[in-house]
Amino acid sequence: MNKVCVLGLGYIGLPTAAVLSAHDLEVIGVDLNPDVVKTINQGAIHIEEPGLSGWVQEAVSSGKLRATGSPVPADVFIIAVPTPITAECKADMSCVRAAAQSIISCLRPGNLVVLESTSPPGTCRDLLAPLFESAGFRIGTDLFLAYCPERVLPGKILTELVENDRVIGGMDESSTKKAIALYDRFVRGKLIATTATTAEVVKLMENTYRDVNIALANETALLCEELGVDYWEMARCANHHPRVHLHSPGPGVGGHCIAVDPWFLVEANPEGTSMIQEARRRNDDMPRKVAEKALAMTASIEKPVIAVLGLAYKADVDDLRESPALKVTEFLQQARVDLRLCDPFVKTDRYPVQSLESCLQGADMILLLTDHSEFKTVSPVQASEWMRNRKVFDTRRALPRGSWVQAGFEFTCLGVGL
Ligand code: SAJ
Repeated sequence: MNKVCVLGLGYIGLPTAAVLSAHDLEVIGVDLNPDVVKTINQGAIHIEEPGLSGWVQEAVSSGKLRATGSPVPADVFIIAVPTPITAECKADMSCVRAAAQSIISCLRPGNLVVLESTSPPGTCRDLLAPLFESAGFRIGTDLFLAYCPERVLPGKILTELVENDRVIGGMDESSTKKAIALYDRFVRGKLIATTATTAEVVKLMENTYRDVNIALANETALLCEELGVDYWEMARCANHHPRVHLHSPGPGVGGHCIAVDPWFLVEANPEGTSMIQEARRRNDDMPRKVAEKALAMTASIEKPVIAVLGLAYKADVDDLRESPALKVTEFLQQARVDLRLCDPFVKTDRYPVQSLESCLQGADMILLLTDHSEFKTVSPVQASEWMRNRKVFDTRRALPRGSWVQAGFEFTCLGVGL
C-alpha cells in the first residue's frame, strides 16, 4: 500500500491527502475543479483551515502530493466528495456515483476503495458494491470496499484527523482489515472495526444525536424563560450528573453536517423517524423565534437600528453554510428593520459587514448571534457611549450580564427567564 488516490479535495479530502503524504504515502488528489488542481499544485490552498496551508505546501514541495483532474491507478482510492441534500431533503449521491464510476477503469485486483462521504445507510452495499461488481470485481476477493466516516470538527481538522478514534466498516472482514491497515498509518486514536452499513448509520447518528439534544435544549430554554429560570444555570447543575450532558440552546443549528445528516436517516424510513423530524423542525424554527423576540424588544422604538454581532454558523469560523444567523437577519430584513452587520471572520462582499464601532454607533440593540471570542470582550461602557438605546439580546450566553447591566443595559439572554 504505497499509492493513494483521494477523490475530492475539499474540507475533508485535502487535509486527508496532506496527512497521508506526510506518512510516507504517494498521494494523488483528484478534483473536477481545474482552479483547485492548479492552486494545490502550486502548494497553496483554496479553503480556510488552521495549519492546512503549511501541510499542503510541504506535501507538494516534497513531491508526495500532486493534484489532477482525473483518477490514476493506485493501491487505495478514498472517496471524499460532497453529498448535499436536495430540495426534498433527500441525499444527492450524484458526486459519489460519478467518483466511483470514474475510478473503475483505474481499478486493479487487490485495490481498496474507502468511502468517507456522509451517506445514507446501505450506500456501500446497494450503490458502490453493485457498481464495482458489474465491472467484473468480486468484493472481498479481488476488490476491497469499506466505509470510514470523517468526524473532524471544522477549525480543528488536522488535529482531529490524527487524534480522533475512527469507525471502519468493511463489506467483509478482509475489507475491514485492509482499511484498518491504511488508517493505522496516521491515526493515533482507536480504530473501531464494524460492518459498512453500521458505520454509515454511526456517522448519521452522531450528528442526529447532537441535533436532537440541541432541539431539547432549545425547547427547554424557552420553557425556562416562562418558568423564571436560567437554563444555563440549570444545565450547569444538571451536567454534574455523571450521565447527563445537556446541550446549549442558540439561534438554531447551522453548518453542513448537523442540520443535514438527520435527513439521511429520515429518508430511510419517513414514518419511523418522527422524533428526528420534530427535532429538525424545532431547530429550524429557532431563527424565526429569535427574530420575533428581537422585534418585540425593539417594538417601542421608532425605526429601530439593530447591531447584529456574528453571521457565521458557530464561533471563530468564517463558515456561513446553513448559518442560523443569516436566517435571523433575513427575518429582520423582511420586517424592514435597519440592520448593521458585524463579523470579523466574514470577508465576502455578499454581506456588508462593518467594524464593531460603526456597527454600534447609533444602534438601539445588540443582537448577538455568533459567540466569536472577539465579541466576549466588547466593553459595555464603550458600547453605551456609541449606542442610541441600551439593549442587548444575547442568544449564546456569550456576554457577561453583570457588567452590561451595570453599564445601564437592558439585558436579555435566550433561555434566561429572570
Ligand atoms: N450548536 C448548538 N448547541 C450546542 C452545540 C452546537 O446550538 O450545544 C450549534 C452550533 O452553534 C452550530 C451547530 O450547532 O450552529 C453545529 O455546530 P457543532 O460545532 O456542534 O458541529 P459541526 O457541524 O461544526 O461539526 C459536526 C461535528 N459532529 C459532532 O460533534 C457529533 C463534527 O465532529 C463532524 O465531523 C461534523 O459535524 C461533520 O462533518 O459531520
